[in-house]
Amino acid sequence: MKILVTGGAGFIGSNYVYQVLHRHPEDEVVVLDALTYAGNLENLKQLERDPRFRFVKGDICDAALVDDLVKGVDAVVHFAAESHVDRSIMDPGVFVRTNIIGTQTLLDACRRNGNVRFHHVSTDEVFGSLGATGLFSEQTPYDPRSPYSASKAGSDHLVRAAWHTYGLPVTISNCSNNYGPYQHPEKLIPLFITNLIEGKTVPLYGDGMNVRDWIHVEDHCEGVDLVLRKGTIGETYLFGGRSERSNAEITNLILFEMGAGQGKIERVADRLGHDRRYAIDPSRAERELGWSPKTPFLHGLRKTIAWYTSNEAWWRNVKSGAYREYYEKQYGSRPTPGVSR
Ligand code: NAD
Ligand code: TDX
Repeated sequence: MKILVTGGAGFIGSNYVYQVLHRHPEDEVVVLDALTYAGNLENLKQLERDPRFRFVKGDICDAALVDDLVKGVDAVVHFAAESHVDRSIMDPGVFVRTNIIGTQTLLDACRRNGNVRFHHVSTDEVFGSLGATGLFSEQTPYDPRSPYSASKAGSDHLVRAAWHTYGLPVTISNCSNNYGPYQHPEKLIPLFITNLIEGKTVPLYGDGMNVRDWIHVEDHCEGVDLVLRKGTIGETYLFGGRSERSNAEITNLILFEMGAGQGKIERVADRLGHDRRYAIDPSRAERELGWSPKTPFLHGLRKTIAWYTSNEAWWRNVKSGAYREYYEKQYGSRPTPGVSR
């Protein structure tokens, strides 16, 4: 199969490209990525000389380019997005452009070129926030509450509309919080690991009791691969790690594993509109695709800490430059004086 992978230079996309070419050595992959602040060609370095791989730098909103690329492939797996909730709170416009208009541009190209198979990678955040109990399932009504999740919800609806209206062969997956190698250090786990390596504090939002359902990126990528090959057209599958943790618990685990004390925790102002709890019931994917999350959280976290420890050049490079400016804007004004970052 020849697959166009959008956003393949980002965190999950790059892990997916490696996994696909490993699981299906006969496949070919074309990555389309705009290389925004979150895209990094270093992530795909090991494929530089692989004849099955091609990289195209470009924007998913560029209809002519997208049309040209879609022409030559059997399927599109769509990861490209603006993906960080805090950035969406600061500047929602680019989320609307990339996540909504970009997705529609891809759908249009798939339709124009003989109904190319389309898989859309989405998030559990489209379902809103849970109370102390309950799980998201494929039947949960949409209730997005941040500009990021609202833009992802919009894209999910457009993908479903393309199926119902034009019969475009689509599938959607909504996944919980990923962690693992190549994740941008703006996100909780890599931010905290790299801050501790740098001797800095870790900024924990609010009371630290918000809960996320953590899944190792390789388990998510396996799920996406299975939906692409075995999923029922027009359907949605939810992936989660069956691993709910509060942010305080994650923080304490990271501190313990890295030999750091409680003094490294810095309580900072809460995220605006911070969703309290996400948790996934992945039983449909388990039943219908034979999928399951295989990485126990503590094992995955230790592997991730080891990866960031031995790939310092990778994240130091990412944390410098434009990222630093963003970091100052995001955390610089919080009422927590005296902390050097
Ligand atoms: P990421 O921010 O690490 O990567 C996004 C990639 O998309 C980057 O390489 C970036 O350069 C590229 N991109 C952005 N705008 C583009 C544009 N206009 N044209 C072409 N490329 C563009 O994100 P991620 O964490 O790897 O997430 C990938 C996908 O998975 C997203 O759709 C996200 O919503 C979804 N998702 C993420 C998680 C998570 O925990 N990270 C969980 C569930 C779903
Ligand atoms: O500095 C921080 N301190 C903190 O307490 C950061 C960056 C985060 N947090 C909290 C906020 C969340 O409750 O940690 C939790 C996880 O935050 P993020 O890593 O920013 O992830 P989240 O907002 O949950 O969204 C992620 O999972 C779903 C991805 O970024 C999304 O792309 C995905 O759809």
